[in-house]
Amino acid sequence: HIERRWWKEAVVYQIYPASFLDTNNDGIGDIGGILSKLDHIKSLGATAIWLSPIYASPQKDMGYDVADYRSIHEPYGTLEQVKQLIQELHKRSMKLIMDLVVNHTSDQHAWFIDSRSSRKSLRRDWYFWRDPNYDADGIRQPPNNWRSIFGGSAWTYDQDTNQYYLSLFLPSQPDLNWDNEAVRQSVYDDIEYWLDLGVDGFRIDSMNLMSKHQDLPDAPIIFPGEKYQPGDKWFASGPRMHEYLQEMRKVFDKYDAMTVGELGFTKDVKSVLEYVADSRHELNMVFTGDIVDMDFGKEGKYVRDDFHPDKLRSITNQWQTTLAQNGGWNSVYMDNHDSGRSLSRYGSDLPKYRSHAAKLLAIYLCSVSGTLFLFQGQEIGMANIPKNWTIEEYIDVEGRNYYNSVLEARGGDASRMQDVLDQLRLKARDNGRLPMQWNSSSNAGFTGSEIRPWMRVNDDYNLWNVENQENDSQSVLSFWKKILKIRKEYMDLFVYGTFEPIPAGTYGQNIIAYGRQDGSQKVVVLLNFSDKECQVQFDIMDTWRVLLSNFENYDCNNGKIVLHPYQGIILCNWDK
Ligand code: ISL
Ligand code: CA
Repeated sequence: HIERRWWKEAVVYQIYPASFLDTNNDGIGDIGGILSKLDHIKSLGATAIWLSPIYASPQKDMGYDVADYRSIHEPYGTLEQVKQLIQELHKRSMKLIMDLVVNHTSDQHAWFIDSRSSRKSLRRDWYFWRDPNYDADGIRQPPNNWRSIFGGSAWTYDQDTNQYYLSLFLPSQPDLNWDNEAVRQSVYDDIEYWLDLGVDGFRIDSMNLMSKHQDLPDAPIIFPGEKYQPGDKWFASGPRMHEYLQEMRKVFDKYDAMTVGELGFTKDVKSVLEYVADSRHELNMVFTGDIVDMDFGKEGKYVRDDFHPDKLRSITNQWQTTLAQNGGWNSVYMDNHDSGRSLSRYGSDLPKYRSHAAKLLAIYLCSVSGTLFLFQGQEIGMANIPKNWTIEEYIDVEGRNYYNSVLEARGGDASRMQDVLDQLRLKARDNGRLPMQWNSSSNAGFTGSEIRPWMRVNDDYNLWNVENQENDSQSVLSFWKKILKIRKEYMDLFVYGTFEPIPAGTYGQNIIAYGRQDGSQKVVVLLNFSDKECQVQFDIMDTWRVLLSNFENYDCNNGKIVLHPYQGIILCNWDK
C-alpha cells in the first residue's frame, strides 16, 4: 500500500526563466513572462512549476551561482512579482518549487567576499581553503588532484592570502563547507525565508556533493596521463551527507514542503534508497542521472555512445521495481536544462518521425510510476540545435570548456573538431536553453521581433510553436493534454499502481514493454523505440482495448500488432 501525497501526483513543469518569455524586450525571459503563461501551463495539465534559479547572480553559470538567496536577479523582475506568482499559482491550485543551490555560492556572495578577505575572517571556514602544494621543481600546485566538473583543477588560487579554495564547478562557484554549523544554519534561514513566502518545495541542486570526505584525499587515477582526475569518490555522498539531510528535513517538515534532490555519481539502488526511503526522513525523491546519461561515453558526457532501447528498459525496470516498493518514490523525467532534448537523442527529430517520436516519449513518461517532470518546450516537441549552427552559437560554459580543451589537445586545428561538434549537437546544455517557441512571428514570439534574444531561436519555430499546435488536434501539444488527462483519470493505476517489467526479447529488442496494475484494472504498454516497423505477438488481444496510441490507425489482428516506427500503444483490460 502506497501512501497518497500531493507531490506524488504532481506534474511539474520546469521553467528555465531566461528562455521562457521576454516581456520587456531586453532579450531575456522574465517573471512577467511566466505570469502571463500560467494558463498555458495549467491547460497542459501541469500542477506545479519548478523554477530554475531566479536569485541575484552574476550569471556565470546561468544563476546556479547565487550571490544573494533572498533577492531576485534584476532582469528577471522583482520580489513583488514572485509573491504575485505564488499567489497566482495557488489561486489555480498549483504549486511553486524553487531551485535550491547551496552546495556552492557565487564568488560574489557576501559570505565568500568575507571569507576570502583574510585568513582571519570569521567566515574563512565557511568555504574550503587550503595551502598550496609544491612539486619537485618548487612550482605551486593545487592541494589535491581533483578535476572540476566543468574541466581543469577543482581548486582556485587566491593570490592575496596565498591559499586555494575548492570550486567543484566554476572558479566563480566556491563550494560551501557544510561541516561548519554556522553555514548550515544560515542556509536553513534562507530556506525558511522562501517557505514563509509560500513556496511549496525545492529542487536541491548538486544535492549529494554537500558532504565531502574531510581529508580531501587525492582522487584515484582513472585517466592516466591527465593532471586532474574525477574526485567523486571523495566528494559525492560523503560521510555526513545523511546527517545533513535529516537536519534540513526538519526545516521542510515545518511547512510540509516537498523536496527532490539532484543525485550525481551515486547510482546503486541501496544507496539511492538511503536518500528517499520514507523512514529515513531525508528527501521525497531524487533525480537519478542515468536517464540523461544513456548516450554518454565511458570517458565522459561528450564522448559518443549510441542510445539503445535496452538501456532505457533496464533503467526503467530497475527503478520502477525498487523505490516505491521500499518506501521510496520515483521522479520521472527525461529533459532538463543540462542536456540535449530527449526527442533528438532517444527518439528522432527527422521531420517524418518527429511528431510521433515526441508522443512516444510522452506515452513512456506518463505510463510509468512517479512524480512527472516536464521541461519547457517538451510539450510541443522542441528539438536540438540545427546541424548548421557553428560553435560560436553555443554559449554554455560546460560545452565551451570541453570544446576548447579538445581543440587545444589537437593543436588548435579547428578542422579536426567535427566529432566534438556532433556530440555538442546532441548533448550540449544549450540545446535545452533555446528560447521557447510561442508562435510564428520572428523570434518565435519569445521576444520582440527587432530584439536580439540572449540565445538564438531555433530555425524551425515557424512550424513548431505553441500557437500552431493549440489549433491542431493532432499536434504534440494536443497529445500531451490528452495523455495527462488519462494519467489523472487513472491515477491509481499510472501513478500508484504496480509495475510489471516485461523482459527484453519478449517482443523484440527495440520494444520496451511493461504492465501496470491497480486491482483488477491492467494495462500493457508497448513502445517501439526504433525507426523500424515491428511485429508483436500479443495473444490475448481479443479481450483488450486500445486506451491510447500515438498513431490514428493501428493494425491489430489475430493477436498480432504491427507497430509503426516510434509507435507506442497502451492496451487496457476494461471497456473505455
Ligand atoms: O557531473 C555530473 C554528474 O554525473 C553532473 O550531472 C552534475 O551533477 C551536474 O552538472 C550538476 O548540475 C547542477 O549544478 C550545476 C549547474 O551548472 C547545473 O545547471 C545544475 O543543474 C552547478 O550548480
Ligand atoms: Ca526581459
